[in-house]
Amino acid sequence: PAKSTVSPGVQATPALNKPAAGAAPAGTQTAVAIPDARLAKLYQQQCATCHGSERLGAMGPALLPESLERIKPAEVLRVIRQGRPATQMVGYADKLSEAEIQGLARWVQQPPAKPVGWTDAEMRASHREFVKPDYSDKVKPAFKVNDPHNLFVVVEAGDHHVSVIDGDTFTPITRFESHFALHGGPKFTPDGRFVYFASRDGWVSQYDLYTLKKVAEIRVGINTRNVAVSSDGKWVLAGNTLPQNLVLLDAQGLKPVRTYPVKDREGKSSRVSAVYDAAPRNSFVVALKDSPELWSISYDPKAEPFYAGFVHDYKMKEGIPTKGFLNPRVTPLQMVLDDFYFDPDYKYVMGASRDGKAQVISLVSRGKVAELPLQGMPHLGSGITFNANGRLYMASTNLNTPTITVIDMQNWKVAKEIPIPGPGFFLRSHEETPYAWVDSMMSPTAKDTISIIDKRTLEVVRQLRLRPGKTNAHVEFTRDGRYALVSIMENPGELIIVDAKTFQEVKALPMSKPIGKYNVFNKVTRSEGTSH
Ligand code: DHE
Repeated sequence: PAKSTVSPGVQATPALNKPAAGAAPAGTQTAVAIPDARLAKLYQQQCATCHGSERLGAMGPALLPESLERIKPAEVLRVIRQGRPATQMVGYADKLSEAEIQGLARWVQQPPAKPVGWTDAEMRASHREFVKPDYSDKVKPAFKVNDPHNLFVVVEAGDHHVSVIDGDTFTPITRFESHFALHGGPKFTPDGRFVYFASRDGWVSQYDLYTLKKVAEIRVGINTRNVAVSSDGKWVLAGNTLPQNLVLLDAQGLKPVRTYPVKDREGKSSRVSAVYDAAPRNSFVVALKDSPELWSISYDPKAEPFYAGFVHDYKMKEGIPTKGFLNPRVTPLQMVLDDFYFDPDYKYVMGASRDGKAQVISLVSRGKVAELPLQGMPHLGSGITFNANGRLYMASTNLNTPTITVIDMQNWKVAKEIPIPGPGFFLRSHEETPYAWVDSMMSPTAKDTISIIDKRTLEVVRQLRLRPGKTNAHVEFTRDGRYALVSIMENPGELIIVDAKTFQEVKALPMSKPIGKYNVFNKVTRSEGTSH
């Protein structure tokens, strides 16, 4: 049912030019298609003030195919008709005709006439610093909290808000509006005080968890993959897919420091698969989505210089060593890495491509060390590592197979494929629990089931359906591993606190589609059971 009812240039049945009757569900009315020139004008009159004259976004989100690709066409129509609750987006059902609504929905989902770009000047102009915090370690939380490291940051995708929860008492501390469609895990400074968010449409924000104030924001691109924060707390690196570049920001206030065009050794431009901080290596690691290359960018001011042939050609002549500090060093690969994860020491990258190939790459010798015999579409990016029975394992969900793949990291062989009731997305554990928790949210029939795996036997020992029929997904543990927080990813949804030993529900907090939650301590200590 998720198809727009009017395709370009197609004449449909009457209903035209009289105000639409309230919120008609998509597909129940068709209308005569309006010519593009009129739609362009209508867009400028009705939408441009909030969404930008070039559809790049302003107070409202960008309205481009790349920004809307994850929203069903029927939902686009619904939002234009009814608006979006708790936002500035009002409904147009009584202001525009059904034909105009359907035309605008089509208009915003098609590519703009002239290609969009995002220049450094536009990026700099978008930069806002709201406060100048005292960055010294004298500053303590301005609210009563037992353990500022046991806070949870919860991203609520339903109405684009973030909640901060006390992980000792499970009481909300604050809730604030975020940019539209945050994606990926928020990233923290090593002291756990500042948190950074990236939105799919390119906004990076810095928030102070001690003063509960938004510090700064900047739009680094039109479409952003994710951000990483350096383990010295000085840098934020954003990876973009539009434009195809990396943007380095000063972590204190988000001023842009450097833009790296993402071009491979042949000069071909590529999207970024993801950027991560490899803390023990004092470097960021970046994989390219369209070229078989892995980049390391050291943020160690004393990093060794290196030579052409191994590096990207930034301001560097062939044969002359370039500075190791903040310059990308390229490792050529045999395959593109779409999705990847690290061992706890960041010596190895385990990566998979969309066509199902998977390999282990050494960040030390800078080459492939093993093939990984994986099937389907392993989601290595939400993998975990754990020690059990004296061995180190890595486990990952699979987006189209109802199994958890466990890899023995001593020999890079598959130790076990653990069956679960449907394909899962997020896997979580903690050093202090013998169990790993996984959802099956990719399955329409098993999306309400959390499977609990015993890390010692690699068997599912229990299944929880906290809210039957609803999406039960994305787990994160408290600092001590005593409680697991599970999302009911609906709007309205809930955050459910479960005793990790008895599996009994302890408390539920109402939330608006809590897509992910992040414990400050587990993140800054890079707990083996959580994402990095
Ligand atoms: Fe994500 C993390 C990529 C779809 C929710 N997702 C990530 C990360 C990457 C990624 C690279 C790690 C970033 C980080 O934390 O720094 N996600 C992708 C995809 O390629 C994919 C499959 C398709 C896409 O559209 O991009 C995808 N992701 C989704 C969703 O459909 C989810 C469920 C809902 C949404 O809001 O888009 C979703 N992704 C998440 C979440 C995290 C995430 C909640 C952080 C997980 C964590 O615990 O750290």
